[in-house]
Parts: sequence; C-alpha cells; structure tokens
Amino acid sequence: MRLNAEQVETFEREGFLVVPELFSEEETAVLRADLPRIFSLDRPEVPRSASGVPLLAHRLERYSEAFGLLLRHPRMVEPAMQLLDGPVYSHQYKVVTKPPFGKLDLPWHQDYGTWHAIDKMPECRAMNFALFLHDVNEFNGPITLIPRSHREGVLDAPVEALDGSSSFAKLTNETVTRLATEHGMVAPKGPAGTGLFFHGCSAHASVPNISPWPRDNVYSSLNRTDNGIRNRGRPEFYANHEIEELVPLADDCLMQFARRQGNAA
Ligand SMILES: O=C(O)CCC(=O)C(=O)O
Repeated sequence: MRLNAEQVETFEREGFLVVPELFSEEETAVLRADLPRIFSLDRPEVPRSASGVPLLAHRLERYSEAFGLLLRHPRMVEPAMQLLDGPVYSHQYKVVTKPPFGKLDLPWHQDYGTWHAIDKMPECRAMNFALFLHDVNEFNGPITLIPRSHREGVLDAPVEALDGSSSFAKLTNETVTRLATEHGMVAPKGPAGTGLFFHGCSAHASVPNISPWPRDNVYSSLNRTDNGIRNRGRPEFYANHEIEELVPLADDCLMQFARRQGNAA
C-alpha cells in the first residue's frame, strides 16, 4: 500500500499521520482475540507491574501467529518503506495494554531519543506505526503527541528508569512546555482499525485509562536496514539485535489466517 502525496506531506510536516479504517473490524477482531492468551503468558517479554498487572507484550511474533502476520503486513511495512525511503526491519514490536481504570502512563519522550542514547542507533531513519485494537477516545488513555516536534531532531532528555520497562530518555518539563506552547498537543482518536504513523522524533506521552473501556494499541517500530544499532546492551526484545528485512505479505493475510482458524475449529 502506498500513501498518497498529501499523506506523505502531512507526515513530514506534522510528524504523524492518522489513517482511519486502515484495518477492518474483522482484522482487528482476529488480533484482539489473541490478547487474553498473550497477557496470561509468563515470559520476560510480557512485563508486569509490582502488583502483577500486565503492562506490555514485546516481540509478539514469537508467540502469536496473528501478530506475526501483522508485523509483515503490507499496510504497515510498505508505508514505512516509503516514508523512510528504503527497506526496514523491526526494532521493537509490542502491545501497550491499558485495561479499564488502569494505572499505566508514560511520560513525555521521543522514541528515537532512547534509541539514540541507549541503543546508539546512528540516524533518525526510524519511525513507529500504531494500530488501535480498540476504539480510542479521550478517556481511555490515547497517545498524545506534539505536532511538528520532530523537526527539532533529538532533544536533550536525561535517561531515567521506567517502572515495568527499560530505561528511557525522558523529556524535561521545560522542553515540553516550550514545544507545547509553540505547537499545542493532539491525541488522535478513532475506532479500532485506525492506523497512526509517527516520526521517531515526535514528542509523545500517554495518560492512564480512567474509563471502563480497554485500550490496547500495537506498536511496530521500524528502522532502515542500513541504520542498525551499534550498542546491543539492552535485552533484544527492547532493541532488536538482528537486522532481518521485513518482506510484506499478502494484503489479506489476516483474513486468510482467520479462515484457516475457522476451518480447523
Ligand atoms: O500506548 C501509549 O499510550 C503510548 C506508548 C508509547 O508512548 C510508546 O510506546 O513509546
């Protein structure tokens, strides 16, 4: 799937692009159906809070066939190849889960800030794709971005510990105040199946889910194959040590999978 010129221009100007109805209800249902099993797994890739609540699930392609297909889905991989102007591999791949009335929040950061500071990724030739697995509204913890913040490149951000996750480069309140005063904030919302592409240097954060509705987003962080990390110090599920080019699958791969499941049942 190729983005049109207006979509590319929006991504380059704003640092993000929302694509409504990128995936169908049937396709997101296939992915959602595997979440209870995924979050019951006792694996290092599925970290929990001190009280045992699952927070994230990393490197899903290892233990979920449906998410393995999504990782190579052409509606995700091909726009990333287009925007980054070259072949890509998966640097990170995870679901961030926000159950109803959950506590998980994430302070302001640029993903590339961490990838650069800790993983020594040479250039910001990396980006994120997020797929909403549930409807996202203003109450269930939408990701919040500062438009145009990507234009400033890597901002000064001290590396800090983060509960239930790897250390990361957190933007200071002074930096966020300056950026938000200039550019405002947006929290993209929409039904399950909405796609959100965002630049590796886009400043973003997220607030807890104060609603009775779940909010699980899947994030694929894609890096150009010629921009591999130089420091392999973090566990590989936070920062992939292998560069394996993502070759897009057929556009209907999730529905083919659903049919196979149905036939096997
Ligand atoms: O899921 C969210 O609300 C935010 C996720 C995020 O900021 C990240 O994965 O870098």
